Amino acid sequence: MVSRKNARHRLAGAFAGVAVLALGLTACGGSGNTDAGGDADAGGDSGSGDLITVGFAQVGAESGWRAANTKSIQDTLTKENGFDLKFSDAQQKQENQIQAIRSYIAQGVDVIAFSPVVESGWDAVLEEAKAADIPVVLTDRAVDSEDESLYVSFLGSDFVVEGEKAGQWVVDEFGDEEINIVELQGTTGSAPANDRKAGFESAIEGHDNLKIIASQTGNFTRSEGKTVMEGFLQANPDIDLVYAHNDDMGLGAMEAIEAAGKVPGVDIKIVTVDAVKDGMQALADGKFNFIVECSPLLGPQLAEIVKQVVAGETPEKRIITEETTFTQEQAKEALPDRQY
Ligand code: GZL
Repeated sequence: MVSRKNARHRLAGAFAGVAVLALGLTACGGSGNTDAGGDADAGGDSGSGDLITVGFAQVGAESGWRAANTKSIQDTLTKENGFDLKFSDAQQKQENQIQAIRSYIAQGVDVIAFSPVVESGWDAVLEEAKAADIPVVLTDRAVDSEDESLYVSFLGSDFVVEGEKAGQWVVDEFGDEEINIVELQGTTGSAPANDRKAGFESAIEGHDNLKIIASQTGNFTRSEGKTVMEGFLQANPDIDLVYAHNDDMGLGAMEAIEAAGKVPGVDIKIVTVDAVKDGMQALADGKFNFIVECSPLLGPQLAEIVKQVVAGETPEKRIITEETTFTQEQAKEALPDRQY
């Protein structure tokens, strides 16, 4: 989808370039708020000259994964690489993300990108971005909007597959053994929580010996994962395995298990998703048993999508990241080279 605004932006850049060459001006792409029509259009131009202005509305800073994801985006969308990045942290609140997106619309940025904290409730603000002729790229998490014209691309993981990989490991590891499982879900209503739960359940379906005896959200944070696990341990004396939707909640569960006088990874197995450094260290130390990787390093691919959009090209609608899994032995080998 090529936005008229971006076509004007490109043309304005060409005019500005010619003007500079003709007049021998030194600065090109300064803060001039130029537009091919000579006037600020409805969305306005963010006044960043030749830089591509991107408004990014991040979920928050809830986990090691999110920190690595933010770093990847901020390290890639730099002025040296041709971007003027405006970045906001929503503290895991949808209303804050919507407010940030509306601010980017008002500023007339060239492209909006965000990681929707939950799947629902985005149509209105995405309609506003569309009306302002500003393309939107979804990174990391998806929305449940029926109208796929509201965003250009989705870039991220297949969370159902991640859940299936975690469930399949449990099936393969325990065969017909009776296993009581407790589940630490991610943020309620988020795509990764919904899909990792569905994928795991589909993998263990038909294996009645594998029972999910309790399931509750830990909101993807270490502290909430620990608190929920403490409750699970008090209510269920015979837990065999924890399935945590991310490493951080798994690390919280690990602390609760140790505080209860049990050995994580031995008395109670721990299976998680992400593969951030702290999780991989717990896996290498034998306190976790299996991790499904979910890559946060989306910055370079986001930069490519944004440049395609501004150049009038149409990126793929759904771009899924390459990911693997880790056993304890594989974690020991991989740790030294991990980027995050
Ligand atoms: C997954 C991402 C999730 C991570 C969590 O792509 O949205 O959010 O698995 C993070 O660690 O909080």
